[in-house]
Amino acid sequence: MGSENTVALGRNIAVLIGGVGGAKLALGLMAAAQPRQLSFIVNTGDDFRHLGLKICPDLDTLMYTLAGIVEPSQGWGIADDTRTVLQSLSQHYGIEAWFGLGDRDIATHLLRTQLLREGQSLSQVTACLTRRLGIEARLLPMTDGDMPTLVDSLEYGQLGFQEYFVKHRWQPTVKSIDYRASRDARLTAAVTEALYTADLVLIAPSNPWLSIAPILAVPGMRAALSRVDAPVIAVTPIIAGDAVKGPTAKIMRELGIEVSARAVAEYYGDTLAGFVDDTRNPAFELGELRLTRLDTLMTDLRKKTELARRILEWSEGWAR
Ligand code: FO1
Repeated sequence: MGSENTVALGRNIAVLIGGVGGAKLALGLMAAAQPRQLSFIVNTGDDFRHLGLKICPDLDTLMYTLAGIVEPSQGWGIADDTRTVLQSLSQHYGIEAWFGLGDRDIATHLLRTQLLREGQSLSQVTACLTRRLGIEARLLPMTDGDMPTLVDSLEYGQLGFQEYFVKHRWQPTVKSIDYRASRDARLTAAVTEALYTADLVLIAPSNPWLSIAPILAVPGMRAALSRVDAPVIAVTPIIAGDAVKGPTAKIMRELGIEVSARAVAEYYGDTLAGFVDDTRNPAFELGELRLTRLDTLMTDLRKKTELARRILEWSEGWAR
């Protein structure tokens, strides 16, 4: 890799991240920074048990993306995967599995479920899977405990995350979202260490309410963020008054929140030292918040890398 691609020599970067949108910036950061200095703190509120398997969609989306094996048309699952297992469930047993599990993807869930059953923590299992996939960055589950995100909908009452997101294609009207911290849900030592050794903390352009809020809700996370020396910078998930993909804008409307980058910056509150807005959004000011406006629409690898590089340049040398 040429030196021009390596802006952040030696800077430790921690990234709070979920879903498909966040994974795009993560890929850009892998090219713009040193992968060994990247720690991704990943949402696990989407996790669920299905057909006896422990499934961690946001960990898998990021893992597959950074390993270069994600299905590009979806942003999740493995490229060119098949669904013969689901077909067999349907044809032989009449089980209509609504969650689209690919055959190759099932290998990940089988191995993860097995290693967890042998007593490994989710963090240890994730380190094993990412190492075997040749990923040099660290993928850290936000917690090793269970902390499912539950959606209270007008039409169906309380829904598990994947029931809301996949089974009902995020069409139900959201009344509220609960981040159900179980007794064992707390920050891991690895997450705490990643935050305290960070020279920069980024909040990826993931869905604030579905993917970032669960991370902020982990007992101890907000306190840790308020104590870190590093500047915390969020990237807008709203471009030209809408989400690029997924229910972010729809949820904001349903929660009675203005669909704007400013509303996202307000949501993250004084945790933020900086906010990367998009050139397509109307300019705004918010207290002491440092703002920049970049092209955040990441349609290919060059744009993902360019955005990551510009964010690192902009934040170079900030004191907290
Ligand atoms: N998203 C869908 O919209 N439909 C699916 O059938 C689906 C299956 C699936 C299987 C494994 C996996 O890791 C993710 C999967 N996703 C699917 C995406 C997932 O629901 C979302 O990406 C996250 O939970 C929210 O970002």
